[in-house]
Amino acid sequence: MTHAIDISCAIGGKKLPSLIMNASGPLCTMEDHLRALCQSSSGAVVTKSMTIEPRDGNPHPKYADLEYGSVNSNGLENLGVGRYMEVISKLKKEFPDCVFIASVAGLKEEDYYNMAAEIGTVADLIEVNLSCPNIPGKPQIAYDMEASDRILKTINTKTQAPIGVKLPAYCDPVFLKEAADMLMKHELAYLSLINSIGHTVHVDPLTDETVIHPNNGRGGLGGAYIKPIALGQVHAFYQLLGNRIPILGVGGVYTGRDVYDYVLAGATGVQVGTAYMQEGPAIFTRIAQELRNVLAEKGARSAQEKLGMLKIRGVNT
Ligand code: RRO
Repeated sequence: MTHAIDISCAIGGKKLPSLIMNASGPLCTMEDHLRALCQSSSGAVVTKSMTIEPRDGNPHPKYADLEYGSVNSNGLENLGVGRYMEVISKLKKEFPDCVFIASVAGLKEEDYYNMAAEIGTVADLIEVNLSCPNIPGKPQIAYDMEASDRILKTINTKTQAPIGVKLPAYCDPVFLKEAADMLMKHELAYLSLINSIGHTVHVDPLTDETVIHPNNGRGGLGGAYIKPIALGQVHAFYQLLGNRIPILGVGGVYTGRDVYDYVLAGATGVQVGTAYMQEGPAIFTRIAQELRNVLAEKGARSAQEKLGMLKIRGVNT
């Protein structure tokens, strides 16, 4: 009877049939990728981060699978906002029940506003990527609280679509609190925690080379390596924000148990990056069933009743 277990969630006023969706990045750049996501059990269809103009991104090789995850320095390869307007409009007709989340990444602040105004007319939600680690010469904006504050304030005046924000890890309680205080000033549909951990190096033992080429061989780390870091961010932001902004956990989701851990830590939903890249769109059905099995074992009838229920060792509740 596990099919009766409710794994839906709501973000930005939209009900998603499954709280498990793809993360912006892998296999969501091309029209065919997005169509395959529409046909899958992903709870929503999230696009690759887009820019005003199409981009080829960084030179290859720019992605590598690793023993416990992946590293990328993709460099914002995407079709450009104009093409995503067309693709989303078309797919919405083919798949009227799908929820589309358009990720935007400006190379300058005005780009965020211009893209949000356009893509917000067709996408259901916008994911404001303030944390791309891979563009040479461009900072991860989310580490600049003033700039982030300004962008979130202005972008909300430019678009009708609810906005979520993709953040990097803040591995210090002072920065976590500063970020939470800044985020609470804005109307946000969700936080996506976390982007890949930037500027990591992986050595090919056969050649003594880095496994990727761009950015002097340094790229964003994803997968199982970063799950404890991402879980820590989810847990900390959930405690700082209470129920004010839903959280989507990202980092090392391979199994239903991984999803359950994120829900316990305070995630309303999860996004799957490396594991989706490695396994393809069938992963969403597998993980959803595994999550239902875990919830059944725990005697829960829905995922949301376990939201934020992580117990702290030694604390009696
Ligand atoms: O395109 C990329 O290199 C990239 C982006 Br925009 C991002 O947000 N995170 C990432 O790991 N890679």
